[in-house]
Amino acid sequence: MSANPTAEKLTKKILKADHPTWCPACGDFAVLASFFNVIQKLQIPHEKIVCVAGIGCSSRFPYFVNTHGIHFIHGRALPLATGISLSRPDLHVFVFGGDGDGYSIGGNHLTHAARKNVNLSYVIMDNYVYGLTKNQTSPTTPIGRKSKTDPRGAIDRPINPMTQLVATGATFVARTHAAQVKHMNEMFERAILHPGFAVVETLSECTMFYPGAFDSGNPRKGGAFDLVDETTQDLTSTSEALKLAEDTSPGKFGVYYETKLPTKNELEWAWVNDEQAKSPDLSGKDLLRKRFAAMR
Ligand SMILES: Cc1ncc(C[n+]2csc(CCOP(=O)(O)OP(=O)(O)O)c2C)c(N)n1
Ligand code: SF4
Ligand SMILES: [Mg+2]
Repeated sequence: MSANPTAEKLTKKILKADHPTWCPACGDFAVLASFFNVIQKLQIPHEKIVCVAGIGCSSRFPYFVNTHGIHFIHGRALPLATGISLSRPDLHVFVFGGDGDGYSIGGNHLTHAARKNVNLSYVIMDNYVYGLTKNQTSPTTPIGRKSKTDPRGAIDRPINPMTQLVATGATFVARTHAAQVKHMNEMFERAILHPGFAVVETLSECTMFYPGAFDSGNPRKGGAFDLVDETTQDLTSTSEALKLAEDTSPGKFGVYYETKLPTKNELEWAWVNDEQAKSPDLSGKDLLRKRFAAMR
């Protein structure tokens, strides 16, 4: 990622698209504002930004951002984003979505995009509920919480998002809260600057169906916003990250895990370029056909 000194300065006015259709005070508004802040600060060339999403309230994100964007199939944002990132490594690919989209129907894709270290930034707006479809139990809904699908209260044990994310092999894993804008800006900035698969679990309140869900992590609502202590935490240790992840109520906020590994983008392009150098007369398509023929 590099700023383009000849391009027009990227401002919030340029980045804004449609008026967001979220309910009043939905946490996703703050996530959008934070995204604008960070993009303005980093001045990523406008034409290089791609926003990809699945389906959900949070997944409406690309409509509200004036960049390249795709509103795709529920749970399938990551495979599409993977293809974009690998074929166009010059682009900065962002993925936005909810807990249902990312941890439920898209959970398998999360594991594989993460372990491959595909270069992209993924923001999961976790509201502990299916918002768009009006209040069903999600994979992060706490036991006992009533919803349309669990009128007597949720009976399935929720996943622990942080344990799940660290276990995928993602090379950058952070946790933030949409009511803590400064912290959210910092986490998004670090995720964007991270080379590889960067994911930020972002607690984002569904004011319509699950108000107060994250008050315990909000000092303005009587909760505690405790940060990961980076002076004592070894961010490159998965076992330390998993230990941190054991406590999520309200748990710690900050970077849980960060390491540098070759991205799939780098590894794959090195291979492609090497093959191309060996057969300069063949186009990329010809090389692909040759490979397919050898696989028969
Ligand atoms: C294949 C498929 N299954 C189910 C749905 C219905 N559906 C749309 S959004 C959604 C869940 C949304 O929850 P989440 O991803 O947490 O996003 P939120 O609305 O809470 O931001 C579901 C089940 C769908 N659109 N496509
Ligand atoms: S239903 Fe919930 S998540 Fe969806 S826009 Fe409204 S407040 Fe936000
Ligand atoms: Mg949700």
